[in-house]
Amino acid sequence: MPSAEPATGPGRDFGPSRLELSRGDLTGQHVDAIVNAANSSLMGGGGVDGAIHRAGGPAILEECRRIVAATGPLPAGEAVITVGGRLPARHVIHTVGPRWRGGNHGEPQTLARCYRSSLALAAEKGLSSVAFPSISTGAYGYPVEEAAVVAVGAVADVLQAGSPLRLVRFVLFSESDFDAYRRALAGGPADRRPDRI
Ligand code: AR6
Repeated sequence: MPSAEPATGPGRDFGPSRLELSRGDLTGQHVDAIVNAANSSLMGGGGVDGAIHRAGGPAILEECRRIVAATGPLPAGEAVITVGGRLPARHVIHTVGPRWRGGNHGEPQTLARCYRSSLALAAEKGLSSVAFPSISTGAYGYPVEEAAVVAVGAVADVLQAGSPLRLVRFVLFSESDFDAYRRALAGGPADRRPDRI
C-alpha cells in the first residue's frame, strides 16, 4: 500500500534545517509555500508558472495583479508572496530568474538572489517549509548543471548561516534534472562552486 507521504529523497542537514531533493510535481507539495519561477509581469505563463496558476486557481492571479498595480513589474532576483488558492501549499512565493545570456551577464548572482530573496521572505512570514522548482532552467535556458550548483549552494549558505526554516525541498521535474541537483549536493562545500555569487 502506498504511504501518504512520499519517501524523503537525498538531502543534507544543517542543524535543525534540512535541504532535500525530490522528483515530481511542485504543485502537489504539502509545504507552507511553493516557489514560482515567474516572469516580471506576474501574469502567468508556461512551464511551472502555468502549472501553478492552473492548479491554484484565480485567487493567485488576483493577488499578483494587485502587487504589480502597487509596485510595478517584479525585477529578476526579487520575490513576492501570495495566497496558494486551491494548492495544498498555503502560499506561493513568486520570483523571477535570470534569462541565460551566456553566463557573463550576472546570471549566477541573479539566480542566487532568487533563492535568497525567496527564503528571506518565507522566514519573514514565519513559514517553516518551502519547495522550489529548478528556477530558470526551462524557458529561460539556464544550463541545469550550472544552475543546480548555484541553487544548492545558495540554499545551503542560508541554512548554514541559521534559518527558522526547517525544510527546503527542490522538486525536480525530470530524472536528468534530479541527477544534476544530486551531483550539486554531493559536490558539497564552496570549493566546487563558481566564484562571486
Ligand atoms: N513541477 C516542478 N517542476 C516543473 C513543473 C512542475 N509542475 N513544470 C515545469 N517544471 P520554467 P524558467 C520545471 O520554464 O526557466 C514561464 O513561462 C521545468 O521542467 O517553468 O524560470 C514564466 O512565466 C524546468 O526544469 O521556468 C516565465 O516566462 C523548471 O521547472 C518563464 O517561463 C523551470 O522551467 C520562466 O522560465
